[in-house]
Amino acid sequence: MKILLSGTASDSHTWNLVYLWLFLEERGHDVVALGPCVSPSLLTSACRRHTPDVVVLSSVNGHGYRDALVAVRRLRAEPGLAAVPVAVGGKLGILGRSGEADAARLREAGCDAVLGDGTGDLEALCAFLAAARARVAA
Ligand code: B12
Repeated sequence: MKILLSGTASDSHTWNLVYLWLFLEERGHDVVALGPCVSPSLLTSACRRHTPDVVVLSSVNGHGYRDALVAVRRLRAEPGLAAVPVAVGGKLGILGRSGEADAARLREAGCDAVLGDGTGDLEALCAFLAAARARVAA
């Protein structure tokens, strides 16, 4: 499956992205990695250009809830990108995993999976990708 992997607009951390790139490639996915500090408009134009099966957003700097919300709203506003599956994860807020209201807001905006930063979250990402792959194959 083709996965577009991206950091969020304010986040300059890179090893999260390198880790995920290798993690996803080792599982047989074709990864287009945009790198850190990706603006919503760059993300949107990259999606139009690469037509990924899934978009994976990663953020660890504590602004992930806010950055991803803007990015996902922008993606969903594009007619051709309204249905592409989007998963976001990492250290999304500054209060650990307590941001349930923020996660709900992200889901409401069209984010299909809101994940954290643990091993279980990587497993959940794999399950999410397997479900997306099954839909692509159907
Ligand atoms: C190295 C580092 C930096 C370096 C980054 C260098 C670089 N080129 O990447 C520098 C010094 C630049 C930096 C800057 C800052 N940092 Co910093 N940084 C770190 C540090 C020490 C390690 C990060 C790292 O490389 N980890 C290795 C990777 C492989 O692990 P990871 O990032 O956690 O990713 C894993 C998981 O999060 C998860 N994951 C990530 N994304 C996704 C996505 C999905 C879908 C899923 C399922 C899982 C997942 O999978 C990965 C593998 O397990 C962490 C502390 C720590 N020990 O984690 C702080 C940390 C991330 N930084 C932090 C902060 C606050 C900052 C600054 C805001 C500091 C400041 N005041 O300037 C700035 C932000 C700059 C910016 N604009 O983004 C905080 C974030 C707090 C939060 N989220 O609650 C942390 C956690 C430190 C802390 N304990 O406070 N940082």
